Amino acid sequence: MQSRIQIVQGDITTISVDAIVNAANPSLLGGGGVDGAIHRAAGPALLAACKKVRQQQGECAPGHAVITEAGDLPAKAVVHTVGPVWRGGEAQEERLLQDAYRNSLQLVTDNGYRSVAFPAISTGIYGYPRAAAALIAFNTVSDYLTTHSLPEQVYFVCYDDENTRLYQRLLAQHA
Ligand code: AR6
Repeated sequence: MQSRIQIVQGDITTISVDAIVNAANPSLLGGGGVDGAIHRAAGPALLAACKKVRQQQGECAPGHAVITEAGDLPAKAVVHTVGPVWRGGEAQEERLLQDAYRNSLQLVTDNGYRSVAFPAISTGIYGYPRAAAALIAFNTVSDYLTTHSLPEQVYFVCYDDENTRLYQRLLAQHA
């Protein structure tokens, strides 16, 4: 199972996979952090696609996910999911973070995509403690892969040394 999960350090906008996941906000219309980087790299086609989804479905609630084209990115699609804002741990944050990963993976499976790259959802502006978030991300993805043949490959794209160390430790423990 672990060979289907890989840890990469770098910028998710440069990764050549079928789908990359965006840590979006409910508006789906862009923001800072990885969301801003993805929209900058993808260009106006991504924003137009997000506006269309927004018109059709309204806002995207925390834990939910939607899929769009990827504009100028090397990926074929972008899955936009909204992670929870960390409010101290008593506001369903863990369940919502699990839902964000699971619902993103379900869209990847449903669209027949073989590879997906995740950023560390909620661990930047939304303030989720990093070690706890990494454990949830890793366990949720591992569990999903035991019951689904797609995606074949999942990349955790870590932007900084701390997240890279956390994810590498989890991968080593599960090997
Ligand atoms: N590639 C990979 N990871 C990145 C990149 C990148 N280019 N840039 C940042 N990260 P954040 P959140 C990491 O704040 O906490 C936005 O304004 C970053 O180091 O992007 O879910 C949205 O619109 C961190 O570990 O997302 C929402 O309003 C991780 O990505 C809000 O931020 C997530 O940090 C979402 O907050």
